[in-house]
Amino acid sequence: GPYEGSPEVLEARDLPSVAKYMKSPECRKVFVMLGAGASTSAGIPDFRSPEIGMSACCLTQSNLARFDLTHPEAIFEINFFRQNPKPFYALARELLPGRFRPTPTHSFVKLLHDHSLLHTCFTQNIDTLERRAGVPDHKIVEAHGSFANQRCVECRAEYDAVKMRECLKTGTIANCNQCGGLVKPDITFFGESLPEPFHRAVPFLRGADILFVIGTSLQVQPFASLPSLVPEHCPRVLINLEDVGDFGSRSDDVIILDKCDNVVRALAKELGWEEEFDAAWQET
Ligand code: CNA
Repeated sequence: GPYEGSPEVLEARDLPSVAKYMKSPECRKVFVMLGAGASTSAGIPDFRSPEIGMSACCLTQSNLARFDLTHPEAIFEINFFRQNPKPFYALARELLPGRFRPTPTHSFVKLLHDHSLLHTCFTQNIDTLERRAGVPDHKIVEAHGSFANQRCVECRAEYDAVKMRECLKTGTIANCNQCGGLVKPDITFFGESLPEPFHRAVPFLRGADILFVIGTSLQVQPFASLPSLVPEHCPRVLINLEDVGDFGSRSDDVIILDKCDNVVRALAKELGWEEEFDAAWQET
């Protein structure tokens, strides 16, 4: 059951103890897992918060109601895309760089890197806000793909990035130069396998000294299984609005149910990074 016995690695299951451990020589490899909750304060709705879910986003922000979507997840279904690529193109246009600013949570990940603590940031998000907060590319694993590349959904031929951007901006559907099939950015749709960099990065979790899980409902596999892969006594810190996954089942699990921006700010303060933290976010 949750929280039986004393923690093994942390002094207590709270932020000051997490900070103390992070400053110790034992803590060298920090892993982060992000979900849509890390970006909600940027104005990008998540899927599950009822009043502002992706369906509401579609109605208000990209006016997707006119596309006759029965459920919002259809945007990420390949068969639906083949019939009607317009809703996904409209969503992709919303997420083009420049419209949204990274959140303090993204800046906290950058600070982890600045302090040579960050090993890998796994993200389910496709908004690229980690990158824009200054986290270097090689430390980010975009588990559900990105807008960096695009290809034909039929023959898999790659498509030109500049042309793709033009198409997204103007709302024109891109067709493959080879076979005429529909072109889709390399965002992982339901039923598609995850990108190769994800599979390459997963084994490193076995060497984790601490794991932060931030703003995700942990409903989507295989991402949802990652917290089980860190060593038994590796502290696992959940920062989310709701309790998710199996947090509380291990000795050094810490559960903090609050807005992630507030929690990472409090943690930055405990770490003595308060000024840097504010400066990092101001720079974004
Ligand atoms: P989700 O299922 O919508 O869950 C979000 C979680 O974050 C929930 O448990 C919320 O309680 C929590 N949450 C929301 N706001 C905050 C906050 N301010 N502080 C702390 N916690 C918060 O999202 P997941 O990422 O778990 O779902 C996986 C899907 C959603 C992925 O495939 C994403 O690609 C997809 N998605 C991505 C984006 C984006 O790129 N920003 C937006 C919406 C959906």
